[in-house]
Formats: sequence, C-alpha cells, structure tokens
Amino acid sequence: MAQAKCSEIIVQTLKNCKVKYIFGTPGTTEMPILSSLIKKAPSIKYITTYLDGLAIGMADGYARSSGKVGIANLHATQGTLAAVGFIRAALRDQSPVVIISGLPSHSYELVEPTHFIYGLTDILRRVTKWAWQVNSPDQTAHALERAIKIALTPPYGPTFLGIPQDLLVESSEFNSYPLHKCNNLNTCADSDKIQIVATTLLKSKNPIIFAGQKIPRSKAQKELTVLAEILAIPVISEAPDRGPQVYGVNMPSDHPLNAGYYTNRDETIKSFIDNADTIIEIGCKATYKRVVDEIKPKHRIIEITDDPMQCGNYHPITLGLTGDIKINLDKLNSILRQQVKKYTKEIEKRREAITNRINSKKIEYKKELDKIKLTGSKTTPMQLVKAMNEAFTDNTIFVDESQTFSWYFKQHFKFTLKNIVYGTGASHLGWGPPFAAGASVFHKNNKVVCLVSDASFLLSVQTLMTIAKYKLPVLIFITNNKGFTSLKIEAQSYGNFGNSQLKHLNLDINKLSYEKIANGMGIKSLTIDKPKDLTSIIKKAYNIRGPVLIDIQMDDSNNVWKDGWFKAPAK
Ligand SMILES: Cc1ncc(C[n+]2csc(CCOP(=O)(O)OP(=O)(O)O)c2C)c(N)n1
Ligand SMILES: [Mg+2]
Repeated sequence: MAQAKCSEIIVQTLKNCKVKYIFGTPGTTEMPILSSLIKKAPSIKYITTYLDGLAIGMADGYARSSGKVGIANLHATQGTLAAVGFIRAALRDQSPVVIISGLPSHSYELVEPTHFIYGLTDILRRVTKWAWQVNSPDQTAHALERAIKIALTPPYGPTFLGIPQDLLVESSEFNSYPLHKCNNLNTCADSDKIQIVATTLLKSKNPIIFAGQKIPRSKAQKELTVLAEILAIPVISEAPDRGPQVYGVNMPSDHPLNAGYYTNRDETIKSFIDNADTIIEIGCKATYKRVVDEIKPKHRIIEITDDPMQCGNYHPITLGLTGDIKINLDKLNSILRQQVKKYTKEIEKRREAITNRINSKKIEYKKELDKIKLTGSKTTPMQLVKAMNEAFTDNTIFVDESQTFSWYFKQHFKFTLKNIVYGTGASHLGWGPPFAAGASVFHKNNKVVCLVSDASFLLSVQTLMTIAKYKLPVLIFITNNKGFTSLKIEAQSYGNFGNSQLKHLNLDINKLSYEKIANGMGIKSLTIDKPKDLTSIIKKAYNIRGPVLIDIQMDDSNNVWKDGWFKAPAK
C-alpha cells in the first residue's frame, strides 16, 4: 500500500470525491494542505475569500445550488471562530458544507497561545452536525470521507474536520474508502401510514397545505401541485411575515390553487387557516408560533418531512411521514388517484369555492400593482417590484436577503417554476452576497441576482473582491434605504420612540457611494435615483456580462410594517 502525507491524503480524497472547488481564507497552519493541492490536485480550484465567514457563505451557496458538498478551508482557531456565525447559518439551513481547518501543532500547544484555544473542535460541535479532530494521519481519509458523507445525508448539515499541523506533514498508508451515496437513499414511509394519511385527507372537509422550503430542495414541486389538484387544496407557501426568507418557488404565482406566501396581513390566507380542519405541512421550517400564530390546537396537523427531528417539532401532530418528500408525495398521490372517485362531488364544490377566493385576492393584488406608476423622485418598494416584474425573465435566479423589501418581493413578484429563489432561515445578516457568489460558481451560465439591503450588504462587502477576481456572474441589487430600517421599526414599536430619541441609537447609515466601492473593487456599477429609469437600468444591468452592482435609492417611509414582533411588557 502506498504511503502518503496526511495533507496529500486530504487532497487526494477530495479528488476521489469529485470535489471541484475549495472556498477558503487560509493561514500558515494550512500550508501543507495548500502545497499538496498545488502539487497533487491542481484541478481543484481554490477560491479565496477576504473574510473567513464568506468562505462558508460561498460553500453554502455552492452546496445548496448544486446539491453537492461545499468544501471550505479555514485557518486554525482564528479563522474558524471568525466564521462561526456563517457556520451556524449553514446548520440552520441544513447545508452540506464540510469545513477543513488546520489546528495548532501539538508541540507548541503548551507554550504558544497565538493559535490555540482549548477544545476548538468541541466549540464547533455546537454549530455543526458532526465535528472531529484527526488524531493520527492514518485516520485522515476515513474521517474526511465521513465528514462528506454525514454532510450529504438528509437532513443535510455542515461538518467540521480539524487536523493538527504536526499531523499534516506525517505520513501513513493511504487507504481510500468508497463514499456511500447516502444522499440517494430514497427512503419513504410505510405504505400503511401513507394510506392513513390518504384516508384522513379524503375525509377532511377543508384541508390546506403549508408548503415549505424543502419542496424545491427535494424537487417535489410537481408532486405538490398534483396533490393540491387531486383534492382541491389551497397551497400557502411558508415565509416569515417579515425578513428575507423566501425559501423557494413551490408553485407558479398564477396557479389557481396557489394562495401565495404566508403573511398575517392577508385575510384570504388567514381565513383559509382559520377554517381548515386539516393542515398538511410539507417540508416546512417556519411555521412556529411567532410566525404563524393562526395554527391552533383545533387543527389536525399532518407533517411530511425529510427530517425526523423536525416532525412534530413546532406543533403536536396527528400524523407524520418522514423520508424523501418527493417519493412520499408521489406514493400518496397514487393512492389518492385510486380512491378519490367517491369524493368527487364535494371536492369539485370545494375547488370552485377555493379558486374563486384565491382569484379575488389575485385581482385585488393586480389592481394594487396596476395603480403604481413609475414616477416620482425616489423608489418605493411597490415601484421596485413592479419594475422587477417588467425587467426580469421568468427564469431569473434570485438570492433574497432584502429585509424590509422582501415582503413586497414575496407578495407581488410573479414567480414561475423556472425561477429559483434561495433564502435563509438563519436571519444572519450578510448571508446573501457570499451565498450568491457561491451559487454563481455553480450556475455559471446564468446571472444570479442578489437582492440585499444596505446594512446587510455592508456586513459582507468584501465578497465583491472575490466576485471581481473570479468574474462571477452576480448582479448585486442593493435596496438602499440608508439604514437599519427594520430595527428602527422594532425600536419605535417597542419603546414608542420619536425620531429624536431614535437618533440616540444611530441606526441611519451615512450617505455612501456604493458605486465607488464597487468600482474600487473592479465591479461595474449603476445608481438608480428615479423610478422612471428602473426597468431599463435593471434590464441593462442584467444583460451586462460579468458582475454588476446597482444601488437603488429607496423610499420606504410608507412601509407595510408598522409594528415590531418583540412587544414591551404591559406596565
Ligand atoms: C449578523 C447579524 N447582526 C445583527 C442582526 C440584527 N438585525 C436584524 S435586522 C437589522 C437591520 C437590517 O438593516 P438592512 O439590512 O439595511 O435592512 P432594512 O431593514 O433596512 O431593510 C439588524 C442589524 C442580525 N439579524 N444579524
Ligand atoms: Mg437598510
């Protein structure tokens, strides 16, 4: 058996696992890995980020868009700890990211604290699905293959592998293990359980579907639509009412059974939930009480998910199906097709009532948008979404981190099933730009549009340098309302503060030239002042080859949000 250095085993194992990219901000400790990469595996591209967490953000974007593992390389204690927020976001979003870090050499652990902290791997254990410190070089291949396998086993999640510097240069026998295709296990629930769900649904008078972010990730949009159509069930897509988390497109906006993204400002959605006897939650992660207060103990809840820990997590459920969402839905649909005939009359009556109700809501929404004119001196959120509907094609890929604007995007953009939308459930500001950059490494022939609000953008502004260096096809779309608007709304609502009191917190951002920042980092940029230019400039920016940034000067003083979620206790 051939001997190899630990660092060589790492790169060879990555090559065996068909890894094409490593996203990293490296340091001295990792030199043996980088050196082996150059000498033994130059086909793997090293994409450098200029802040540690951005390597995780990019690996997350690459992993979630490609369905493959995203490999990140961080520097020992400093880089790894600097990236913890992004790692926690990847955990919350169940993203298959593998983090490889060098650890300080055993020889200087005792006397040189620069690179050292006790129990780094234990700290990482709290924010990953699995974390391991390699104890001898002969463990390396097995440990790395396990890290990849665990990350890619549903429910996905980040894993961490720490390798002390002294071990990186030691040799051992190189024994490659086959990587099991655990992500293709195709698990599904027992047939008798699926039959019980089918019978319950057939007998329900007013079932509704809460469709979650896992549906597009499981490529189960078609199965969802078939289920809704067989039984005439309205579909509400999960979304926190506020904040950026559009999780994906479950159904085209114009489908007659699509009631839209959840918002507690919508009477149609609220009445569907209130009148429902059965709620089917499919692949959901944002239906907990703070978001959807309308789900009550009176509801019979059926949960279909690929995550056993999620099943029954937010509400007491009556029935649960775990396993591959697409397969479970497909099996459920086959049973329903065979057994639905007896119920046709009631179902058709329900279909008429539901489609009429949804149609009236859509007519109201359309009227609201039709009234909007692209005139005036600054852009309102409704003007922006109107222009986006005119400017973008039906297969545009979006990464949404637009905070206050996100509500308008979810409610008024006309989504088709060709649109891809990535979001985060982690509420970690700055997630969007590196995610979009990582996703564009995969979607290299399309432009990825990153909707990002100004403060969120500033938290990961260094991403522009990586985007420029690798000429990544990203359109950064800053919804610039000159400050922490959502936080101002929270503060105003919590403390009932007037503008002068709010000044104390300095939540405004000074006038800043994003155009100059972008140009300084080598990226083309445009600023939009007037709504009348919106559609043409967006189209122009979208069609420019390579990266572009547009700064949209927003006026969201009439934002739909007036109240905060964190209420001050009554006096
Ligand atoms: C990493 C991180 N830090 C702080 C927060 C708290 N936070 C939530 S919203 C917000 C302000 C966001 O401002 P901006 O991104 O400009 O969006 P806007 O509300 O103005 O649309 C802050 C600071 C957070 N969610 N994540
Ligand atoms: Mg802002």
